Amino acid sequence: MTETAAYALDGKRVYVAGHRGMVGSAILRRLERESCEVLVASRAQVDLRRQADVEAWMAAHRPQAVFVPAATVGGILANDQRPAEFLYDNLMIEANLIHAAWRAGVEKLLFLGSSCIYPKLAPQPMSEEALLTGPLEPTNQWYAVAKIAGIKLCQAYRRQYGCDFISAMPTNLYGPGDNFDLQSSHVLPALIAKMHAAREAGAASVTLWGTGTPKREFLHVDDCADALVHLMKTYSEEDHINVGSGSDLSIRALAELVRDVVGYRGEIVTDPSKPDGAPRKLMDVSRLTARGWKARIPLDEGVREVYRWYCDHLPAAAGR
Ligand code: GFB
Repeated sequence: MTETAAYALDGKRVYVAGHRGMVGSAILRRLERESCEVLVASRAQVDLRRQADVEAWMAAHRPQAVFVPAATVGGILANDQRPAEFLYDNLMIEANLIHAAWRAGVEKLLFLGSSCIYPKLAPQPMSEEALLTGPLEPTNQWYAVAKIAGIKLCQAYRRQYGCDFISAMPTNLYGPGDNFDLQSSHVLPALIAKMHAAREAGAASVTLWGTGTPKREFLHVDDCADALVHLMKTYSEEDHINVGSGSDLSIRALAELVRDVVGYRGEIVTDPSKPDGAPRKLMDVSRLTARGWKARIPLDEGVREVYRWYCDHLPAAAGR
């Protein structure tokens, strides 16, 4: 793919904050193909919610480039039930990292947000201009407000201090190393775990939360990591930029796809007492495609790969 490398990673010390998460791990895999030195810090070394920890680590290790996938994340129910954690943790993590990066003279920083920054009823597909044009989806407003603050921090440090700090907003991600815990996970890993358990138990049906009618866009985390490295090298603007696959499907259609992959033959039923969340969240990815990047991993292929990963990592994956 075409790439005008405005910022070369060759020979650079590159810190990935949150390297044990699904996105951080994918960035580490992707950086193996770059000639850079990768820096990571364990949670025991640095609690990213504590300013003193982050500033001391950053001053001692002096990275030149920083990826910020670190975040407290979860699916619709976790967001709804743990608002304090989703707001406090994420505000602290991003403020500490961005401020410490400025103080340590970091050359380039890429902050990761989420498609939930956009209004609940944003026109579809959602372009970058839709930010702050309407009320947020209530279930994940806490996470969204923290992520919007992260975008604004990058813009503020860019304006006041001339820092080359950028923000990328990925759509719903999935991949190996995801969280499969049914209470806190996102829908795609939840459906893999539910369909697998139902097949093993010979259960007659699997229950979807909500009505099954909301539509979501999914991007494989390895595609996301590739896009992030591309942006780190080529993107240097104040505006955040969307990262997605450009197509979506209903939750029911996703459930049917996962059912086929898992080989489950039972029924799919819905539980409308559980929240649907936003009716649709499809990213407008025209800015990203105009910059020479597009997703490569088709959803059915990605789901097959993740299901293989899940089977290989049972029961550890189920108990995360
Ligand atoms: O992936 P998900 O939890 O998050 O849910 P969001 C997507 C849709 O799948 C919702 C439905 O309509 C859920 O009701 N769903 C059906 C299920 N069955 C299940 C299930 O078993 N588990 C789960 N989790 N969902 C999140 C935000 O929103 O998206 C985060 O809460 C973040 O903050 C993330 O932005 C990307 O797409 O609704």
